[in-house]
Amino acid sequence: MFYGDDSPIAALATPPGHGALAVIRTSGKNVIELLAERFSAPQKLKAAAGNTVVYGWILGKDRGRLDETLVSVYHAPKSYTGEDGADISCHGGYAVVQAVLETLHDAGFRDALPGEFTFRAFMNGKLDLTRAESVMEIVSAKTGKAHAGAVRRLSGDLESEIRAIKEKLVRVLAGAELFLDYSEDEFMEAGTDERAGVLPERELAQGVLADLRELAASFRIENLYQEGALAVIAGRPNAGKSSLFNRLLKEDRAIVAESPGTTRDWLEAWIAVEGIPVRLADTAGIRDSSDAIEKNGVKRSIELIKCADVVLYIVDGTVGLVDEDKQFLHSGEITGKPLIMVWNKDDVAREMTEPPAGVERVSAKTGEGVLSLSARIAEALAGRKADVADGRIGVASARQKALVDRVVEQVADALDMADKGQALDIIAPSLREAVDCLGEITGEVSTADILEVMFSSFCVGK
Ligand SMILES: Nc1nc2c(ncn2[C@@H]2O[C@H](COP(=O)(O)OP(=O)(O)O)[C@@H](O)[C@H]2O)c(=O)[nH]1
Ligand SMILES: [Mg+2]
Repeated sequence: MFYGDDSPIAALATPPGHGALAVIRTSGKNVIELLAERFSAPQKLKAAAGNTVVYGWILGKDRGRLDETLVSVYHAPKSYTGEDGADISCHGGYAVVQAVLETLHDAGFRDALPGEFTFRAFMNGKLDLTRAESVMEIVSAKTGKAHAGAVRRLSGDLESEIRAIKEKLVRVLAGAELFLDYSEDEFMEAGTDERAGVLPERELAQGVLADLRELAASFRIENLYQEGALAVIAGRPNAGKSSLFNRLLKEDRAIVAESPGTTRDWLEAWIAVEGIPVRLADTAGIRDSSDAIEKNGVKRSIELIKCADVVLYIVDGTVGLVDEDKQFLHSGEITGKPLIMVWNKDDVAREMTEPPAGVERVSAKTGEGVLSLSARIAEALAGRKADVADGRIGVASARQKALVDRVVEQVADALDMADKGQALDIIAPSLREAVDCLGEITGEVSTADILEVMFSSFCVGK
Protein backbone atom coordinates (compact mmCIF):
# COMPACT_ATOMS: atom_id res chain seq x y z
CA MET A 1 0.00 0.00 0.00
CA PHE A 2 1.18 3.50 -0.61
CA TYR A 3 0.15 7.11 -0.32
CA GLY A 4 -0.86 8.90 -3.44
CA ASP A 5 -3.63 6.95 -5.15
CA ASP A 6 -7.31 7.80 -4.98
CA SER A 7 -8.64 4.36 -4.12
CA PRO A 8 -11.57 4.20 -1.69
CA ILE A 9 -10.29 4.23 1.88
CA ALA A 10 -12.04 3.86 5.21
CA ALA A 11 -10.99 4.26 8.83
CA LEU A 12 -12.40 4.75 12.28
CA ALA A 13 -11.82 8.43 13.08
CA THR A 14 -12.94 8.32 16.71
CA PRO A 15 -11.22 6.48 19.59
CA PRO A 16 -11.97 2.75 19.70
CA GLY A 17 -14.15 1.51 22.55
CA HIS A 18 -17.55 2.33 23.92
CA GLY A 19 -19.21 5.63 23.17
CA ALA A 20 -22.50 7.12 22.08
CA LEU A 21 -21.25 7.44 18.54
CA ALA A 22 -18.33 6.49 16.35
CA VAL A 23 -17.39 8.10 13.07
CA ILE A 24 -16.08 6.01 10.22
CA ARG A 25 -14.58 8.14 7.56
CA THR A 26 -14.32 7.27 3.89
CA SER A 27 -12.83 9.01 0.88
CA GLY A 28 -11.85 8.28 -2.70
CA LYS A 29 -13.08 7.37 -6.08
CA ASN A 30 -16.67 6.06 -6.29
CA VAL A 31 -17.14 5.95 -2.53
CA ILE A 32 -20.77 7.00 -2.70
CA GLU A 33 -21.61 4.26 -5.24
CA LEU A 34 -19.66 1.65 -3.25
CA LEU A 35 -21.27 2.65 0.02
CA ALA A 36 -24.74 2.63 -1.62
CA GLU A 37 -24.30 -1.10 -2.21
CA ARG A 38 -24.27 -1.56 1.57
CA PHE A 39 -26.92 1.03 2.42
CA SER A 40 -30.62 0.55 3.04
CA ALA A 41 -31.51 3.60 0.92
CA PRO A 42 -29.06 3.37 -2.00
CA GLN A 43 -30.94 5.67 -4.37
CA LYS A 44 -31.33 8.36 -1.76
CA LEU A 45 -27.60 8.19 -1.01
CA LYS A 46 -26.58 8.40 -4.66
CA ALA A 47 -28.96 11.30 -5.31
CA ALA A 48 -27.89 13.24 -2.20
CA ALA A 49 -26.34 16.63 -2.79
CA GLY A 50 -22.91 17.37 -1.36
CA ASN A 51 -22.73 18.47 2.29
CA THR A 52 -26.00 16.82 3.20
CA VAL A 53 -26.87 14.03 5.59
CA VAL A 54 -28.71 10.83 4.68
CA TYR A 55 -30.36 8.49 7.16
CA GLY A 56 -30.25 4.73 6.68
CA TRP A 57 -28.97 1.33 7.76
CA ILE A 58 -25.56 -0.05 6.94
CA LEU A 59 -25.97 -3.57 5.60
CA GLY A 60 -23.72 -6.60 5.79
CA LYS A 61 -22.57 -8.79 2.94
CA ASP A 62 -25.77 -10.84 3.38
CA ARG A 63 -27.90 -7.63 3.35
CA GLY A 64 -28.53 -8.00 7.08
CA ARG A 65 -28.76 -4.81 9.11
CA LEU A 66 -25.57 -3.83 10.94
CA ASP A 67 -26.39 -0.42 12.36
CA GLU A 68 -28.67 2.57 12.04
CA THR A 69 -26.59 5.48 10.83
CA LEU A 70 -26.40 9.00 9.50
CA VAL A 71 -24.12 9.44 6.52
CA SER A 72 -22.64 12.84 5.67
CA VAL A 73 -22.13 13.07 1.93
CA TYR A 74 -19.35 15.08 0.30
CA HIS A 75 -18.78 15.67 -3.38
CA ALA A 76 -15.35 16.54 -4.78
CA PRO A 77 -13.82 19.04 -4.48
CA LYS A 78 -15.91 20.23 -1.53
CA SER A 79 -14.60 17.91 1.15
CA TYR A 80 -11.72 17.64 3.60
CA THR A 81 -9.69 15.51 1.18
CA GLY A 82 -10.95 17.21 -1.96
CA GLU A 83 -12.35 13.83 -3.09
CA ASP A 84 -15.82 12.33 -2.87
CA GLY A 85 -16.36 11.20 0.68
CA ALA A 86 -18.82 9.95 3.25
CA ASP A 87 -18.63 10.09 7.04
CA ILE A 88 -20.66 7.37 8.66
CA SER A 89 -21.93 8.16 12.15
CA CYS A 90 -22.72 4.82 13.68
CA HIS A 91 -22.97 3.67 17.29
CA GLY A 92 -19.78 3.56 19.28
CA GLY A 93 -19.09 -0.03 20.14
CA TYR A 94 -16.27 -2.38 19.32
CA ALA A 95 -18.34 -5.02 17.50
CA VAL A 96 -20.50 -2.61 15.53
CA VAL A 97 -17.49 -0.66 14.27
CA GLN A 98 -15.74 -3.89 13.26
CA ALA A 99 -18.86 -5.04 11.42
CA VAL A 100 -19.23 -1.78 9.50
CA LEU A 101 -15.54 -1.72 8.58
CA GLU A 102 -15.76 -5.34 7.42
CA THR A 103 -18.69 -4.72 5.15
CA LEU A 104 -16.87 -1.70 3.71
CA HIS A 105 -13.78 -3.84 3.01
CA ASP A 106 -15.96 -6.36 1.36
CA ALA A 107 -17.50 -3.63 -0.79
CA GLY A 108 -14.08 -2.54 -2.04
CA PHE A 109 -12.69 -0.12 0.52
CA ARG A 110 -9.23 -0.55 1.98
CA ASP A 111 -7.92 0.59 5.38
CA ALA A 112 -6.60 4.14 5.33
CA LEU A 113 -2.92 4.57 6.14
CA PRO A 114 -1.96 6.90 9.00
CA GLY A 115 -2.60 10.49 7.96
CA GLU A 116 -3.86 9.44 4.54
CA PHE A 117 -6.94 11.67 4.59
CA THR A 118 -4.80 14.71 5.37
CA PHE A 119 -2.22 13.58 2.82
CA ARG A 120 -4.91 13.57 0.15
CA ALA A 121 -6.14 16.97 1.33
CA PHE A 122 -2.60 18.30 0.89
CA MET A 123 -2.15 16.67 -2.52
CA ASN A 124 -5.46 18.14 -3.66
CA GLY A 125 -4.44 21.63 -2.57
CA LYS A 126 -6.89 21.83 0.34
CA LEU A 127 -4.21 22.80 2.83
CA ASP A 128 -0.48 23.48 2.90
CA LEU A 129 1.97 21.51 5.06
CA THR A 130 1.90 23.92 8.00
CA ARG A 131 -1.86 23.56 8.20
CA ALA A 132 -1.64 19.79 7.74
CA GLU A 133 0.77 19.62 10.68
CA SER A 134 -1.52 21.81 12.76
CA VAL A 135 -4.25 19.20 12.41
CA MET A 136 -2.12 16.83 14.51
CA GLU A 137 -1.26 19.64 16.89
CA ILE A 138 -4.95 20.24 17.50
CA VAL A 139 -5.52 16.57 18.15
CA SER A 140 -2.69 16.37 20.67
CA ALA A 141 -3.02 19.81 22.33
CA LYS A 142 -3.17 19.32 26.10
CA THR A 143 -3.90 22.87 27.21
CA GLY A 144 -5.88 25.87 26.01
CA LYS A 145 -2.74 27.70 24.97
CA ALA A 146 -1.39 24.78 22.97
CA HIS A 147 -4.77 24.55 21.28
CA ALA A 148 -4.90 28.29 20.54
CA GLY A 149 -1.53 28.22 18.77
CA ALA A 150 -2.57 25.20 16.72
CA VAL A 151 -5.84 26.88 15.73
CA ARG A 152 -3.93 29.87 14.40
CA ARG A 153 -1.73 27.61 12.30
CA LEU A 154 -4.77 25.70 11.05
CA SER A 155 -6.30 29.02 10.07
CA GLY A 156 -3.26 29.62 7.88
CA ASP A 157 -1.42 32.27 9.93
CA LEU A 158 1.93 30.52 9.63
CA GLU A 159 1.37 29.75 5.98
CA SER A 160 0.72 33.46 5.27
CA GLU A 161 3.75 34.49 7.30
CA ILE A 162 6.02 32.09 5.40
CA ARG A 163 4.56 33.14 2.05
CA ALA A 164 5.06 36.83 2.89
CA ILE A 165 8.70 36.23 3.82
CA LYS A 166 9.19 34.17 0.70
CA GLU A 167 7.74 36.89 -1.49
CA LYS A 168 10.24 39.39 -0.12
CA LEU A 169 13.11 36.98 -0.55
CA VAL A 170 12.05 36.29 -4.13
CA ARG A 171 12.27 40.04 -4.73
CA VAL A 172 15.82 40.07 -3.39
CA LEU A 173 16.72 37.09 -5.55
CA ALA A 174 15.05 38.57 -8.62
CA GLY A 175 16.99 41.79 -8.09
CA ALA A 176 20.23 39.84 -7.96
CA GLU A 177 19.37 37.77 -11.01
CA LEU A 178 18.36 40.80 -13.02
CA PHE A 179 21.72 42.31 -12.23
CA LEU A 180 23.43 39.12 -13.32
CA ASP A 181 21.63 39.22 -16.65
CA TYR A 182 23.39 42.38 -17.74
CA SER A 183 26.37 41.42 -19.78
CA GLU A 184 29.70 41.86 -18.15
CA ASP A 185 30.71 44.25 -20.92
CA GLU A 186 28.21 46.85 -19.88
CA PHE A 187 29.93 47.11 -16.53
CA MET A 188 33.41 46.82 -17.93
CA GLU A 189 32.72 49.75 -20.18
CA ALA A 190 32.00 51.82 -17.12
CA GLY A 191 35.50 51.01 -15.94
CA THR A 192 34.91 48.57 -13.07
CA ASP A 193 32.75 45.53 -12.46
CA GLU A 194 30.21 47.24 -10.26
CA ARG A 195 28.39 44.04 -9.54
CA ALA A 196 30.87 43.02 -6.90
CA GLY A 197 29.52 43.56 -3.42
CA VAL A 198 26.27 45.07 -4.60
CA LEU A 199 23.21 43.27 -3.36
CA PRO A 200 20.10 44.99 -4.63
CA GLU A 201 17.34 45.15 -1.99
CA ARG A 202 19.89 44.68 0.74
CA GLU A 203 17.68 46.25 3.38
CA LEU A 204 14.81 44.03 2.41
CA ALA A 205 17.06 41.01 2.91
CA GLN A 206 18.09 42.30 6.33
CA GLY A 207 14.47 42.75 7.33
CA VAL A 208 13.70 39.23 6.18
CA LEU A 209 16.61 37.88 8.21
CA ALA A 210 15.31 39.60 11.35
CA ASP A 211 11.82 38.16 10.82
CA LEU A 212 13.24 34.71 10.23
CA ARG A 213 15.34 34.83 13.38
CA GLU A 214 12.28 35.76 15.39
CA LEU A 215 10.39 32.89 13.81
CA ALA A 216 13.18 30.44 14.65
CA ALA A 217 13.24 31.71 18.23
CA SER A 218 9.48 31.17 18.56
CA PHE A 219 9.96 27.40 18.34
CA ARG A 220 11.16 26.97 21.91
CA ILE A 221 7.95 28.39 23.38
CA GLU A 222 5.58 26.88 20.80
CA ASN A 223 7.19 23.50 21.29
CA LEU A 224 6.95 23.89 25.07
CA TYR A 225 3.19 24.39 24.81
CA GLN A 226 2.82 21.53 22.33
CA GLU A 227 5.12 18.95 23.91
CA GLY A 228 5.19 20.05 27.53
CA ALA A 229 8.04 19.81 30.02
CA LEU A 230 9.23 17.56 32.80
CA ALA A 231 9.27 18.89 36.37
CA VAL A 232 10.81 16.60 38.95
CA ILE A 233 10.20 16.88 42.67
CA ALA A 234 13.24 15.92 44.69
CA GLY A 235 14.33 16.20 48.28
CA ARG A 236 15.06 14.26 51.44
CA PRO A 237 12.57 11.72 52.75
CA ASN A 238 9.76 13.32 54.70
CA ALA A 239 10.34 16.79 53.23
CA GLY A 240 6.79 16.72 51.86
CA LYS A 241 7.42 15.76 48.21
CA SER A 242 4.35 13.57 47.86
CA SER A 243 2.21 16.11 49.67
CA LEU A 244 3.34 18.84 47.29
CA PHE A 245 2.80 16.55 44.31
CA ASN A 246 -0.80 16.04 45.36
CA ARG A 247 -1.26 19.71 46.11
CA LEU A 248 -0.02 20.77 42.68
CA LEU A 249 -2.33 18.25 41.07
CA LYS A 250 -5.22 19.82 42.90
CA GLU A 251 -4.31 23.48 42.35
CA ASP A 252 -3.08 23.23 38.77
CA ARG A 253 -5.55 21.33 36.68
CA ALA A 254 -4.55 17.70 36.16
CA ILE A 255 -4.71 16.95 32.44
CA VAL A 256 -4.06 13.25 32.60
CA ALA A 257 -4.10 11.55 35.94
CA GLU A 258 -1.51 8.98 36.82
CA SER A 259 -2.31 5.87 34.82
CA PRO A 260 -2.70 2.94 37.18
CA GLY A 261 -0.83 -0.29 36.65
CA THR A 262 2.37 1.21 35.29
CA THR A 263 5.30 -0.28 37.08
CA ARG A 264 7.41 2.60 38.20
CA ASP A 265 8.85 3.56 41.48
CA TRP A 266 7.85 7.12 41.00
CA LEU A 267 4.47 8.72 40.47
CA GLU A 268 3.75 11.10 37.68
CA ALA A 269 0.87 13.08 36.26
CA TRP A 270 0.32 15.75 33.64
CA ILE A 271 -0.79 19.11 34.96
CA ALA A 272 -1.34 22.49 33.33
CA VAL A 273 0.87 25.20 34.81
CA GLU A 274 -0.21 28.55 33.37
CA GLY A 275 -1.09 26.81 30.13
CA ILE A 276 2.12 24.79 29.92
CA PRO A 277 1.61 21.02 29.96
CA VAL A 278 3.89 19.81 32.73
CA ARG A 279 4.71 16.20 33.47
CA LEU A 280 5.14 16.29 37.19
CA ALA A 281 7.15 13.48 38.77
CA ASP A 282 7.33 12.66 42.46
CA THR A 283 10.52 10.77 43.20
CA ALA A 284 11.77 8.57 45.97
CA GLY A 285 13.85 10.42 48.53
CA ILE A 286 17.39 11.24 47.60
CA ARG A 287 19.72 9.86 50.25
CA ASP A 288 22.51 7.46 50.77
CA SER A 289 21.11 4.10 51.53
CA SER A 290 22.45 0.64 52.04
CA ASP A 291 19.08 -0.92 51.26
CA ALA A 292 19.22 -2.39 47.75
CA ILE A 293 15.62 -1.57 46.78
CA GLU A 294 15.87 1.93 48.07
CA LYS A 295 19.23 2.36 46.34
CA ASN A 296 17.55 1.42 43.08
CA GLY A 297 14.82 3.97 43.70
CA VAL A 298 17.40 6.66 44.32
CA LYS A 299 19.21 5.70 41.12
CA ARG A 300 15.99 6.07 39.14
CA SER A 301 15.31 9.41 40.79
CA ILE A 302 18.69 10.63 39.66
CA GLU A 303 18.02 9.43 36.09
CA LEU A 304 14.75 11.34 36.14
CA ILE A 305 16.42 14.46 37.46
CA LYS A 306 18.92 14.28 34.61
CA CYS A 307 16.02 14.53 32.12
CA ALA A 308 14.18 17.23 34.04
CA ASP A 309 13.48 20.63 32.54
CA VAL A 310 13.09 22.01 36.04
CA VAL A 311 13.76 20.50 39.46
CA LEU A 312 11.68 21.39 42.49
CA TYR A 313 13.90 20.74 45.45
CA ILE A 314 11.86 20.41 48.62
CA VAL A 315 13.33 21.28 51.97
CA ASP A 316 11.55 20.51 55.20
CA GLY A 317 11.26 24.01 56.63
CA THR A 318 10.87 22.69 60.16
CA VAL A 319 14.32 21.14 59.89
CA GLY A 320 16.07 23.60 57.58
CA LEU A 321 18.92 22.91 55.17
CA VAL A 322 21.08 20.01 56.28
CA ASP A 323 24.32 18.64 54.83
CA GLU A 324 22.48 16.09 52.73
CA ASP A 325 20.53 18.89 51.01
CA LYS A 326 23.70 20.86 50.37
CA GLN A 327 25.42 17.78 48.97
CA PHE A 328 22.62 17.24 46.53
CA LEU A 329 22.43 20.87 45.50
CA HIS A 330 26.13 20.84 44.65
CA SER A 331 26.11 17.48 42.90
CA GLY A 332 26.81 16.98 39.21
CA GLU A 333 23.26 15.95 38.30
CA ILE A 334 21.85 19.26 39.27
CA THR A 335 24.40 21.79 38.07
CA GLY A 336 23.07 23.85 35.20
CA LYS A 337 19.47 22.71 35.68
CA PRO A 338 16.81 25.26 36.45
CA LEU A 339 16.12 24.62 40.11
CA ILE A 340 13.52 26.01 42.43
CA MET A 341 14.10 25.53 46.11
CA VAL A 342 10.83 25.00 47.92
CA TRP A 343 10.70 25.68 51.66
CA ASN A 344 7.85 23.43 52.71
CA LYS A 345 5.73 23.15 55.84
CA ASP A 346 5.71 26.91 56.14
CA ASP A 347 2.49 26.68 58.19
CA VAL A 348 4.61 25.53 61.12
CA ALA A 349 8.15 26.37 59.95
CA ARG A 350 7.52 30.11 59.93
CA GLU A 351 8.34 30.37 63.64
CA MET A 352 11.19 27.88 63.53
CA THR A 353 13.68 28.58 60.73
CA GLU A 354 14.75 31.42 58.51
CA PRO A 355 14.93 30.30 54.87
CA PRO A 356 17.68 31.47 52.56
CA ALA A 357 16.81 34.19 50.04
CA GLY A 358 15.11 33.20 46.80
CA VAL A 359 13.29 30.11 48.05
CA GLU A 360 9.55 29.59 47.58
CA ARG A 361 7.85 29.28 50.93
CA VAL A 362 4.89 26.96 50.69
CA SER A 363 2.70 24.75 52.74
CA ALA A 364 1.69 21.62 50.93
CA LYS A 365 -0.73 21.10 53.76
CA THR A 366 -2.67 24.38 53.49
CA GLY A 367 -1.89 25.27 49.87
CA GLU A 368 -0.33 28.55 50.90
CA GLY A 369 2.34 29.77 48.45
CA VAL A 370 1.50 27.19 45.82
CA LEU A 371 0.14 29.76 43.36
CA SER A 372 3.37 31.69 43.54
CA LEU A 373 5.31 28.44 43.12
CA SER A 374 3.33 27.66 39.95
CA ALA A 375 4.22 31.07 38.55
CA ARG A 376 7.88 30.35 39.32
CA ILE A 377 7.66 27.00 37.52
CA ALA A 378 6.10 28.64 34.45
CA GLU A 379 8.78 31.29 34.44
CA ALA A 380 11.58 28.75 34.78
CA LEU A 381 10.21 26.84 31.79
CA ALA A 382 9.09 29.61 29.48
CA GLY A 383 11.08 32.62 30.62
CA ARG A 384 9.35 35.86 31.42
CA LYS A 385 7.76 36.11 27.99
CA ALA A 386 5.55 33.14 28.64
CA ASP A 387 2.68 34.37 26.55
CA VAL A 388 2.39 32.88 23.06
CA ALA A 389 -0.61 34.96 22.19
CA ASP A 390 1.48 38.11 21.85
CA GLY A 391 0.47 38.55 18.23
CA ARG A 392 3.19 36.85 16.25
CA ILE A 393 2.72 33.37 14.94
CA GLY A 394 5.37 30.77 15.66
CA VAL A 395 6.74 27.54 14.24
CA ALA A 396 5.66 24.47 16.11
CA SER A 397 7.16 21.41 14.46
CA ALA A 398 10.79 20.34 14.42
CA ARG A 399 10.50 20.05 10.65
CA GLN A 400 9.46 23.68 10.31
CA LYS A 401 12.16 24.80 12.74
CA ALA A 402 14.94 22.95 10.88
CA LEU A 403 13.89 24.54 7.60
CA VAL A 404 13.66 28.04 9.08
CA ASP A 405 17.16 27.53 10.52
CA ARG A 406 18.45 26.64 7.07
CA VAL A 407 16.84 29.72 5.55
CA VAL A 408 18.41 31.91 8.27
CA GLU A 409 21.79 30.37 7.52
CA GLN A 410 21.53 30.95 3.77
CA VAL A 411 20.28 34.53 4.01
CA ALA A 412 22.92 35.38 6.63
CA ASP A 413 25.56 33.85 4.34
CA ALA A 414 24.32 35.85 1.38
CA LEU A 415 24.47 39.12 3.32
CA ASP A 416 27.86 38.21 4.68
CA MET A 417 29.21 37.50 1.20
CA ALA A 418 27.79 40.78 -0.04
CA ASP A 419 29.59 42.59 2.78
CA LYS A 420 32.83 40.92 1.75
CA GLY A 421 32.38 42.16 -1.81
CA GLN A 422 31.65 38.78 -3.38
CA ALA A 423 30.13 38.74 -6.84
CA LEU A 424 26.40 38.23 -7.20
CA ASP A 425 26.77 34.95 -9.07
CA ILE A 426 28.39 33.58 -5.90
CA ILE A 427 25.66 35.00 -3.67
CA ALA A 428 22.59 34.11 -5.71
CA PRO A 429 22.67 30.31 -5.06
CA SER A 430 22.34 30.89 -1.30
CA LEU A 431 19.28 33.05 -1.89
CA ARG A 432 17.85 30.47 -4.23
CA GLU A 433 18.26 27.72 -1.65
CA ALA A 434 16.64 29.94 0.98
CA VAL A 435 13.63 30.44 -1.28
CA ASP A 436 13.39 26.68 -1.88
CA CYS A 437 13.53 25.93 1.85
CA LEU A 438 10.67 28.34 2.47
CA GLY A 439 8.72 26.53 -0.22
CA GLU A 440 9.44 23.27 1.57
CA ILE A 441 7.89 24.58 4.79
CA THR A 442 4.52 25.11 3.12
CA GLY A 443 4.95 22.14 0.80
CA GLU A 444 5.16 23.97 -2.52
CA VAL A 445 8.49 22.23 -2.87
CA SER A 446 8.36 18.69 -1.57
CA THR A 447 9.45 15.17 -2.33
CA ALA A 448 7.57 11.94 -1.89
CA ASP A 449 9.79 10.71 0.94
CA ILE A 450 9.50 13.93 2.94
CA LEU A 451 5.73 13.69 2.69
CA GLU A 452 5.65 10.04 3.59
CA VAL A 453 7.77 10.55 6.71
CA MET A 454 5.55 13.43 7.75
CA PHE A 455 2.15 11.91 7.21
CA SER A 456 3.02 8.46 8.52
CA SER A 457 3.38 10.03 12.00
CA PHE A 458 -0.31 10.96 11.92
CA CYS A 459 -2.96 8.77 13.45
CA VAL A 460 -5.15 6.54 11.35
CA GLY A 461 -8.40 8.21 10.37
CA LYS A 462 -6.81 11.66 10.25
N1 LIG B 1 2.59 20.78 58.76
C1 LIG B 1 2.87 20.33 57.57
N2 LIG B 1 3.16 19.01 57.37
C2 LIG B 1 3.43 18.59 56.13
C3 LIG B 1 3.45 19.48 55.03
N3 LIG B 1 3.78 18.78 53.92
C4 LIG B 1 3.96 17.50 54.32
N4 LIG B 1 3.76 17.39 55.65
C5 LIG B 1 3.89 16.15 56.45
O1 LIG B 1 5.18 15.65 56.34
C6 LIG B 1 5.20 14.24 56.31
C7 LIG B 1 5.91 13.71 55.08
O2 LIG B 1 5.20 14.10 53.92
P1 LIG B 1 5.38 13.36 52.53
O3 LIG B 1 4.64 14.19 51.53
O4 LIG B 1 5.03 11.95 52.64
O5 LIG B 1 6.95 13.52 52.33
P2 LIG B 1 7.93 12.81 51.28
O6 LIG B 1 8.60 11.67 51.97
O7 LIG B 1 8.94 13.86 50.93
O8 LIG B 1 7.11 12.37 50.12
C8 LIG B 1 3.74 13.82 56.37
O9 LIG B 1 3.42 13.50 57.70
C9 LIG B 1 2.99 15.08 55.94
O10 LIG B 1 1.71 15.14 56.48
C10 LIG B 1 3.13 20.87 55.28
O11 LIG B 1 3.12 21.72 54.41
N5 LIG B 1 2.87 21.22 56.55
MG1 LIG C 1 6.90 10.48 49.17
